[in-house]
Amino acid sequence: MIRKLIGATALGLAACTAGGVPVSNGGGGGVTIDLSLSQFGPQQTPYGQAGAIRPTITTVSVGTQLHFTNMDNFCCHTATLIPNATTFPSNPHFTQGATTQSGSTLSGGFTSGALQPNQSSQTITADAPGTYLYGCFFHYAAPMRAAIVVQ
Ligand SMILES: [Cu+2]
Repeated sequence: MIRKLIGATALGLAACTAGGVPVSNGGGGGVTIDLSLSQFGPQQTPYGQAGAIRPTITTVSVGTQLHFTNMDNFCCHTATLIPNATTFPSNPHFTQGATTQSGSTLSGGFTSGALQPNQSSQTITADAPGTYLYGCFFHYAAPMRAAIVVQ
């Protein structure tokens, strides 16, 4: 766990440019995470190959509110938690239920449901420290996957 947090922090810092701050509470409006296969290519992370989601690793403080937006002009994407994962599994065992919105906290599990172009998910609260891996029901193998680290 400690090793992973350090890895994520180092990567966050490396990705940071002039004056960037890796830990964010998103201010009043919360943090938006963009889902786009057409814009964001694959990227190596401490958790394995990720991609199609920006930020690839979103580092936030407890209490931050998050949501996901489909930035592609096609349907559909989901942001769906992979429960208890410390690295991206080859098969996340998503079920059809991932395409119906549910959950409002990271620790309780969540899925955005199938998001249409420009559609945003429900608000999800980063309620407990930890590393949360998630991916898209439709394009997980693309890869369309990312991580949220709550500090
Ligand atoms: Cu997708």
